[in-house]
Amino acid sequence: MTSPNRSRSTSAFKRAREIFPGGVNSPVRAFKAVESDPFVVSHGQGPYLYDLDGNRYVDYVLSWGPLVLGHAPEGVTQAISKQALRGTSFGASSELEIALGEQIQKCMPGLEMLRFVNSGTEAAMSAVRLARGYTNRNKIVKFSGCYHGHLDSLLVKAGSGVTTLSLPDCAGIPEQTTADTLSAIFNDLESVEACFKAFPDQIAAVIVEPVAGNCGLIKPLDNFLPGLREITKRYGALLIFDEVMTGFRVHPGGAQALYGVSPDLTMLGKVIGGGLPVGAFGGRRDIMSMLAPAGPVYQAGTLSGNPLAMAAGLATLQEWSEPGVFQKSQETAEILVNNLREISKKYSIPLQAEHAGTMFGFFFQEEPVINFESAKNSDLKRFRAFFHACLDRGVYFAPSQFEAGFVCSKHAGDPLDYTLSVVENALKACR
Ligand code: HOZ
Repeated sequence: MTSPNRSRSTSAFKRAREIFPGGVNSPVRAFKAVESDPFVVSHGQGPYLYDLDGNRYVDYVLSWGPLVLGHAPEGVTQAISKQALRGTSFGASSELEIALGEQIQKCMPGLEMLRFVNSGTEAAMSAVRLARGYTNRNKIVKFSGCYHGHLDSLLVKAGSGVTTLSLPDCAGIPEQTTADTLSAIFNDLESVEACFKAFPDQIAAVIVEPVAGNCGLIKPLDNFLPGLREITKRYGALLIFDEVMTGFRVHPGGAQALYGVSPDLTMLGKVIGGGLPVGAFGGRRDIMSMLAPAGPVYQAGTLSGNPLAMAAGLATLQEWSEPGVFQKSQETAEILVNNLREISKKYSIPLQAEHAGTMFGFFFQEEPVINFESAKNSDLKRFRAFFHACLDRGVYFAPSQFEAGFVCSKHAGDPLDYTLSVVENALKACR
């Protein structure tokens, strides 16, 4: 099969290389792990992305998660347009931010108080500062392969682009900045216990993606999240769930509802901005009350609670909460994963595929993947072949074995049927 014409993308990307490092404004977009240049987007509609040459792709990246209703959903674009006519930034309180805060709280009652920021990175940075301020301790435990944005102190054994680019460490971060970061192994409570045994009174918090989504998709084993809850309580440390990806996606109430484990603090992003830049962090009232101006932990932002982003987030969450919308999308993810398993079996290709609500992932390997260490055993060459075989046929999966996939409410029906036929041909082609 010959690749579709992407000549306009190619020449646009050549221009991009001249002005942006690596041609992009965020590394994971550069297609490095699949050894090609990316297509350049013209526009998106529903479950589809279109490139500059008019090629159409069924999109399972969905801007890396936020677009639960697909591209340019009517209700969301109307809400943005309506708000744009009434002002795009106030730097002051607005009723929209209160409404979105209340909507989030309705879905995640554990967020007794919250604060909006502009990205997941900011949410992580602020949650870590708050945890340190509240506990008066400095050390943070994170998990290898988990990614919490690009703040200095958490870029240790980080997933996502750091893994994709095989960067052992990130240049430009002084050693002392990560000296208080301890790294444990996902789904391995002993490794967490070991951190606490070494520093019993010094750990402020354990931060975790409750379903790891930045080294592919890896689900927690049954005892893992309850175990983290128990250990952190025992040692007087906080438990922070990074639900930037999982929030509203693995369950309408996030991973904390799906697994029935309540963290002390939660980070959110992606979905709550409906495709506009938003993050948030929140949790127990006594902890959140430490935040300025109520308390001594400073945190601020001119564009925090931006009215356009609040309008987009609110419209998104309202539609996503309508009866059946989440369930239908989850079913789509389940059908996709079941087919990936069956078709790979048919062609004797070792493949592990899983979904958690509307997130999914697959690894080309024989053994179940339970952490970053086991994810690294995947057949990356086969992944590349499969990725391109799908892309050339008009289906866009994340361009790295170490990223998750996302389903939206518009994938059911034709887009899914088309995807399944492409997956069959692509797997057949990379036997
Ligand atoms: N955190 C997102 C998925 N790993 C990607 C955002 C980015 O790095 O561009």
